[in-house]
Amino acid sequence: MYKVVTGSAVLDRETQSEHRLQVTCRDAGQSALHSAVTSLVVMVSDLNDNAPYFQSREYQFLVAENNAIGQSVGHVTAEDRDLGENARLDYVITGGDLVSTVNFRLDGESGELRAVVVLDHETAPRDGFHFQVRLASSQTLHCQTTDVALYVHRAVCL
Ligand SMILES: [Ca+2]
Ligand SMILES: [Ca+2]
Repeated sequence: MYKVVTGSAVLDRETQSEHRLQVTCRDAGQSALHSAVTSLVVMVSDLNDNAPYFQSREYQFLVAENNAIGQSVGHVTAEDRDLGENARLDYVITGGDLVSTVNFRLDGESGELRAVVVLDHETAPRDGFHFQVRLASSQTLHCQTTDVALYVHRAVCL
């Protein structure tokens, strides 16, 4: 029996997820005889070796007042170069003042941000609603946080 071993290279699924090899078997006799070539594929399985990261250090959203309750007002997104569970992301709102965090709900899977109240330009904070969104997952190597600012502008009357 023979086995395939790696050389000095470190296999990285994110760089190359499979390696195709051709193998020829040859005897040690004079005028060596060899078999037909066969091929084998080495599949590289995934380790959780990449931390997720937000695509932006901070997000700013501009929303028109008099929105519908439940209306989408923004979307935070992050990436993780790993695969499957190792790349599954959860988003949670952390930090921020109470008035900001109670006005919005974040979809933990998609990062979609929705207003849960009707926003009003005149009563919204002049410098916007502010809070943080954190990436959270049991598979997360370390948690990253991004800042979110949301400004309410006056509805345009036609
Ligand atoms: Ca990962
Ligand atoms: Ca990986």
